[in-house]
Amino acid sequence: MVKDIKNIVLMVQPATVPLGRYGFNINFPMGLGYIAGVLEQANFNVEIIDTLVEGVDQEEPLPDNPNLITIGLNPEQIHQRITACKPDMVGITSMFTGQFANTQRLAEIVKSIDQEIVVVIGGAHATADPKGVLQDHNIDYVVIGEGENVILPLIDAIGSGGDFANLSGISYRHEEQVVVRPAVKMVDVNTIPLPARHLFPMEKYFKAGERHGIAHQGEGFRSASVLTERGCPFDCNFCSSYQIFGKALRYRNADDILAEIDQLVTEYKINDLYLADDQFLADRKRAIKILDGIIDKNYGLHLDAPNGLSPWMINDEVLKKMKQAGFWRLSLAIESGNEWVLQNIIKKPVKLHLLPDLVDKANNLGFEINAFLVVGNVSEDAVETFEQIQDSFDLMKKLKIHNLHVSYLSPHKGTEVYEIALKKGYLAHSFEDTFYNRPKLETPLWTRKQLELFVTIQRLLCLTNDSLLFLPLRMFASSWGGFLLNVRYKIIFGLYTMFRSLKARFA
Ligand code: B12
Ligand code: SF4
Repeated sequence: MVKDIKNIVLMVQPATVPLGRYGFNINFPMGLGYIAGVLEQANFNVEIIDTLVEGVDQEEPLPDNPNLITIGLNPEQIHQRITACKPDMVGITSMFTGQFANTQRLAEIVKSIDQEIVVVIGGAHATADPKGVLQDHNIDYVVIGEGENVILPLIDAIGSGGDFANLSGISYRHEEQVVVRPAVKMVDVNTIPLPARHLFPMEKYFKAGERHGIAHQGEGFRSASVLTERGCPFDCNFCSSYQIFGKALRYRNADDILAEIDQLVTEYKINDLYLADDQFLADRKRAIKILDGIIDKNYGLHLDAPNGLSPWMINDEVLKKMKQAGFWRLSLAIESGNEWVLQNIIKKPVKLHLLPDLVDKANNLGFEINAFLVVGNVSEDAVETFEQIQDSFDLMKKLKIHNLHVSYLSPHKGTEVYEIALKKGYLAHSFEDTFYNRPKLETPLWTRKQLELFVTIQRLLCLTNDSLLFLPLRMFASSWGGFLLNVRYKIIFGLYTMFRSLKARFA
């Protein structure tokens, strides 16, 4: 394909979510914002069509499943919007595997308008499965990993007749074969332009009044995000972040971040800011410089790091500065309450013995505390047992946390756990769906149903305290579990849970 590209449309797809909009969240799409910044700097005409935020009040039930709805502009509206822009190229961000069907529908609409429009897909899902994405012939190219270094050379190559020999970070079809050229050079985070927020319908994001980790807050809630670093050196078996950002930590300069925050406050009048980072605290000195800068400005911002902070990186000084700067919530990525699981299955260096002190101090400072758990994990030679999962819930009961977020292990393509689950035949047929509130694996130790039941009971028990008032509920939960689980667990699990609950009561 040879094509001179001038007009580029960048798009966000509609979202399919359960009726009642469970798990639905509207956010400024930062990845697309960065791509828009690079394209604008290179003098392309860039238009944004975020079909989700533009059609946030519209929803259609899925024809074959009325329990699911698709939120966003409808196909006719999307058709009209794209046609009006007359694009030479359309770039779509495809972050979520569970939403890929919606990406495909956008690509289909683009090609129905004009087969010659180049369709490029990027994002976490596209990066994890470029071959799968390019099975769809409405999609021409996949950008693998960070797109800032790739998009301009790709446009050049398309303009000059498609010589991709020197390009990396892309995937394309060549004589009906899919060629995958992984990225070789990571982006220099201190030289790329800021996300081109001015091209996006920012007021619509603010009007939606939501953000990552926060459901609808109503008008007046003006939230934005910043990304202060990229990359993470750790090896958590379920994490796909390295596929985009690699393992080497790349920090943005504190002064640039403070300038970006200042712009968000002065130009966009935000009152809430969240860090989209994976490892904000990895360089503590830099983190403290950023926090000090925010404290000095006295913006009165609400701050949050909803992806979760690595608990072992938080010390007393950081905690106090975070509070002073405006962090009202502390989200701790604990993942498991069992040391063996952390070390041998997840491979995350959480130090469990440090948590009670950290949580106490955070409570004393007045933080609302979120804890994240991942349950139902597997490794090459182990499956997480119910006893180990119970350790996690027991820890949660001991720590004085406010909100517990439990995710069933989700085996995203390209992660270590995906490869293991695939090899061992553990993947349930619906493992790619979007919802972390459903188990995705079937193992020799437990089925999805058994795991779900066990976890439901544990959550219920977590909601109760050890007062006698709740004993009937705890007993009911225990025997209910014992009754419904298979024979192997019936007796052991029922007695075990009862024993623990009585022990806790009389300890
Ligand atoms: C913020 C966030 C959200 C937000 C907002 C999304 C948004 N509109 O921006 C919300 C809260 C909505 C969200 C929800 C979920 N999320 Co989320 N989320 C993230 C998070 C933490 C940051 C995304 C981000 O801004 N990154 C920073 C930007 C700069 O990176 P980027 O988007 O990848 O973009 C770069 C490249 O990918 C590429 N690129 C991206 N798009 C494009 C497009 C083109 C044309 C080009 C050329 C390049 C390109 O270039 C960009 C710049 O370098 C990521 C993890 C992560 N570290 O990225 C998870 C992540 C994307 N989320 C994930 C998941 C699983 C979910 C949920 C399913 C969780 C759940 N069950 O609730 C839901 C799905 C919701 C739904 N509607 O279906 C997974 C996706 C894995 C997968 N394969 O599906 C990720 C990767 C985290 C993880 N490993 O688990 N999420
Ligand atoms: S610490 Fe976080 S970002 Fe790093 S590998 Fe683990 S889950 Fe991924």
